[in-house]
Amino acid sequence: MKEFIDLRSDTVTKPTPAMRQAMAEAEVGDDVFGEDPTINALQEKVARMLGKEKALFVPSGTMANQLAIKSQTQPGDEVIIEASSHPYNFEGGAGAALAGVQFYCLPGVRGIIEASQVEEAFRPFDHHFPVSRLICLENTHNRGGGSIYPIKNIVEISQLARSKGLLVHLDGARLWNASVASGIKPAEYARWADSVSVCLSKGLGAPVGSLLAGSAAFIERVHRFRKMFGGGMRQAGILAAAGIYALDHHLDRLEEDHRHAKYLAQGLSELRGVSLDPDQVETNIIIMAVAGSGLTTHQVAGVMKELGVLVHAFSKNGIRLVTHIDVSQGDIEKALDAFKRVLQ
Ligand code: TLP
Repeated sequence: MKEFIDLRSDTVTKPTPAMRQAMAEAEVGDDVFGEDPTINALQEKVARMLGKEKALFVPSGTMANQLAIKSQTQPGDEVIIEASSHPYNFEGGAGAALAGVQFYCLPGVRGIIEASQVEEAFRPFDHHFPVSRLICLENTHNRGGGSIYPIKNIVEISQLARSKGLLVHLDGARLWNASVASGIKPAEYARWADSVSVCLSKGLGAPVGSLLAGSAAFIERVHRFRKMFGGGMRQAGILAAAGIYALDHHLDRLEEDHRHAKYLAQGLSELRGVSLDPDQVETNIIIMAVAGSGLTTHQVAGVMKELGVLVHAFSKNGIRLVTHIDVSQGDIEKALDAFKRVLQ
């Protein structure tokens, strides 16, 4: 099989031999009975890292986000969210289907919103209105190009939320990237949110799994809905072991992915027809436009594939590139050379 340099997502990583070894050796039990020691250890570890009372292991980031929405709203409530966010756009309409909520979408700058926007979106009590209940933030922001949420915005939004009786959910699928890049601890980000989801199967390189963290009472509620959503797993300590391994060995190295993304962005920004500001590449995601090249994003992705590099043409205007543990500096050089051939 042809070996591609795969920059479509940081979800494409394969478990390393050492991670597989840790999985093979994991002690397991039936987690629906709460008897899987490796899952329990992972949950305790992540709760500690996020400064929350409890965390619950779930199969995916989508399930973690949707459990957070389901557990903190009633049908008919309104969730204030940024317009290009993951829970609103890329989770199959689950907020409407599973929690019966509607979304109030705010335009962000690279996915980031301001407290003043939330204040305007908040609905005072009136029986005509839906009840504003929950605010969702995303850090880093995927469609924002891996942008890091400024802690100032998070604090101001959280304080506003508390003053209005709103809850805050943080989609932290890539909170690890935000933390490594900014030097702000995951718990400091999490402190301003009632619930936080984090993923193990993105930059950290584990094959499966996410966690949702919050107060003990919140996790109790989430546990019931996890069962309802079909997310109760059995001897999944095999998966949790990969997560523990990833947190112990793959966290600090995210800095390398960020360096690779910056280097690639710098090179790409010098190519004719590319619109991209390398200064805006803060973590492992690059979003660029190629309209100036005279080629469509799909044409660029097609020729890049022929040259052995996979990229994600997600719209007429945007191509996304994501660096990760399975992409080396040499791969980045090769990808850049391929782009030069396509776009120069
Ligand atoms: N994002 C994936 C897929 O949606 C395409 C990707 O390749 O970036 N929150 C954020 C911010 C995410 O980026 C993702 C996944 C999720 C939640 C959902 O996680 P999963 O895929 O585990 O359900």
